[in-house]
Amino acid sequence: MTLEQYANGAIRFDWTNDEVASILSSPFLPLVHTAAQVHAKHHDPSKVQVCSLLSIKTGGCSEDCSYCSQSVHNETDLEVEPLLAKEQVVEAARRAKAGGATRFCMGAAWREVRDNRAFERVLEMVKEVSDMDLEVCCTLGMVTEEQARKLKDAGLYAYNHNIDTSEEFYDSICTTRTFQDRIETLKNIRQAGVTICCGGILGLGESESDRAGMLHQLATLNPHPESVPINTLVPIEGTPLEENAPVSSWDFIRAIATARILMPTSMVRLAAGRMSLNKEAQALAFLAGANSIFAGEKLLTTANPTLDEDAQFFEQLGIHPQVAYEGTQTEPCKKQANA
Ligand code: SAM
Ligand code: DTB
Ligand code: SF4
Repeated sequence: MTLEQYANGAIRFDWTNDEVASILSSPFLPLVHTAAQVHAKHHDPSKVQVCSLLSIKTGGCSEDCSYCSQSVHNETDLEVEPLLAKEQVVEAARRAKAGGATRFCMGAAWREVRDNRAFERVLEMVKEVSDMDLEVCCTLGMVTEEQARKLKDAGLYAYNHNIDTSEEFYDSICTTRTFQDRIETLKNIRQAGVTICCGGILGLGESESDRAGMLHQLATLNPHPESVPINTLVPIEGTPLEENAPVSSWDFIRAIATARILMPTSMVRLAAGRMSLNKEAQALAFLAGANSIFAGEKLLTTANPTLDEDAQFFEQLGIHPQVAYEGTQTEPCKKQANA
């Protein structure tokens, strides 16, 4: 079996674990080359989606995710901040849009959404931001189908909920929920007709086979997640993973290329960890099929390249920011309603 057989960019949901492991471990340049071919079949390689991220409720989370600055189980020096006012969020979205972002993602350090005033406020935020013609995404922890429907009715385009790692390794990184809980939420989001943003993290101490397992899980979801963020661990002082060995750029690019081959039409996002990747490695990641980034100097609680730095970088590479909804598989509910 050679990589060539995958270059046609066929969309499949029946990938085997062995196939995924073999793609992930194939020689570097043929892997990047195949991924680039798949990428060009389904996307314009000169376009990259620019997403902006805002933490709307920071810290104090009851989950024990071992990588996270926001868990009450970790002794980090993060300042806890209650849910922002709607006006603060709308203002941040306005700035993100002016800076060239077409997707705006709001993150809350919640275990799950509860049916309370805070959720009502988030629904109002979603409504206002979607009226600004930005793709709105939320990441608020676990949701029921009914809550996902309310978000959809408010104009939500995407919901981010990562599986983070393989099913086998999951309970080594989080014990306060199960891998199956994540899958349940993903089903609820899908049922409500909201697009799915789901990916994972490299550098948690997982094995090569866990990385393949995670990518296999994502690629056998039917339909594939419309958006797949690949994060590398941003080590946070005070977390159990603070001393983890950094992920090599080679491994990161391999994961990107494999995600691109397995999920040809999805947006593959270079998510957390860009601060520790040099520009050459990021350029290779774009070549290997990444077509989305988080832009702006902050992710949720950690640093990210600035808008100016990325604008210069885009120019250097000859790539351009994509306009909202372009290249995504599903037309947003709002656009359909207006059609
Ligand atoms: N509380 C919600 C949840 O867990 O789904 C939403 C916010 S959570 C911070 C979103 C995602 O960010 C996590 O699933 C994880 O993949 C990623 N993440 C969090 N901390 C990270 C870190 N230190 N390095 C890399 N990725 C991280
Ligand atoms: C995702 O996969 N990565 C983003 C977004 N989805 C919500 C979050 C990255 C967080 C990195 C650590 C921090 O800034 O706290
Ligand atoms: Fe809470 Fe999400 Fe951080 Fe886990 S990753 S501790 S659920 S904010």
